[in-house]
Amino acid sequence: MNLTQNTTKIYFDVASIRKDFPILSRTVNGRPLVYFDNAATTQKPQVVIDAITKYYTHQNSNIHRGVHYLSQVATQAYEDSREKIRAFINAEKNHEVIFTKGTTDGINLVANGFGRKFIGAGDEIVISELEHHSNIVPWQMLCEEKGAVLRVAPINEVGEIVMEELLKLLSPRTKLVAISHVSNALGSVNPIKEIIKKAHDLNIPVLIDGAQAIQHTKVDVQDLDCDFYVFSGHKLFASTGVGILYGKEEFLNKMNPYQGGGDMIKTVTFEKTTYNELPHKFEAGTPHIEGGITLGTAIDYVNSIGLENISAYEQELLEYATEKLSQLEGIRFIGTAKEKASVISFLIDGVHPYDLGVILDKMGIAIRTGHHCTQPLMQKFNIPGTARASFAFYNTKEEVDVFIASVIKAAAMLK
Ligand code: 7TS
Repeated sequence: MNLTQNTTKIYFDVASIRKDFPILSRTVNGRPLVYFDNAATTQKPQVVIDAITKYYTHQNSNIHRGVHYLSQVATQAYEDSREKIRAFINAEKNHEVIFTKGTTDGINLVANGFGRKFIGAGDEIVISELEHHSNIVPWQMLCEEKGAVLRVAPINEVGEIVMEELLKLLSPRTKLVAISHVSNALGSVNPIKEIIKKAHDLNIPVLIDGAQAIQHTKVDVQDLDCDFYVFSGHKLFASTGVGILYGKEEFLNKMNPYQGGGDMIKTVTFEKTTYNELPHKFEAGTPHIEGGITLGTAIDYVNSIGLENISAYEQELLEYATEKLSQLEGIRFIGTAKEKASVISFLIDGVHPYDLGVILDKMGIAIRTGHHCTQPLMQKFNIPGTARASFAFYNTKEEVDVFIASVIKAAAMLK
């Protein structure tokens, strides 16, 4: 077996893993692709691509409504996938797993279904300074509508939430805490279990934005005891346009539906509509059927490698890349929390991150530059943006070496 060279430990055969992702063998601008923009979206393994083709070749039909054979096949595959997702996050009940369009959609669902019903004038919602816009703006919109107040827990200079300050914000006025599990711009892993515990001591429900965690680490919603957990399929090696809202049954049952339409009703008359049971109450209209089914395929694939192996390997890549980058002249890391996922945000003295991104692209290297949909966080660090390299388990130390050599070349051109 051609096992990974250069690693002190062997977690899996990365060379054969890379063969599972056809896009990784293409070139960009005449160079082998180095894809370091995994925090934006991940690449798809052949099994997921095949499952998409299989769906449209053999299974395509609308779900939850047909007596005919294909509708039953598609419905079964969709519901089987829901069960895989339930097991993946260890939710207690299948109907606590709601299909959404993605993380943004899941947060908006909670802001509308929970927030508009249970949050009123003078109530408070607590978030943190490192949130993505999608965990800021829906709460601001709700606050504006209801006269509620958004309170923001600060982070320290390395990009960790300051717990004492967050705890000071919790009061009887707090009706929800909404915090990311992992920061997309800094990579910080937040102490969500502790935050959830402290909030629950005061009977405050907690939503966790897991967009940057679910692909890197084992998430157990019962162990975390979170009330809501949201994530996107496309960051977990599946399609865009599909995601998951996990919610505790007791909350989901109390909440209003977010959207009205087909599938979410029990009975409709012009006078009154009664709503369907969970999970359908929150799944109005024809969903992203193929996306939902193949999210299950992506989860099977991740399970076949093992999230513990993925985590350990990615941590090694992170350490390797951080160590190599730290040797560059004029480098400044933005986000050096003790607990980090495989995301590195950085600046180089005298080099605009955008220019660096453009030159790296010419060399076949994909990174993201800019504010990463975290403008308030960039304001906190007093910078317009960063260059961000984010790794997945199919990346290698050899790619990191190419990246570092290219950054050195680009910086020399730009200085
Ligand atoms: N929350 C976090 C922490 C994220 O990183 C993102 C996307 C979202 C929410 C929104 O997810 P969506 O799938 O609904 O769009 N983050 C990024 C990123 O870092 N670069 O591109 C998208």
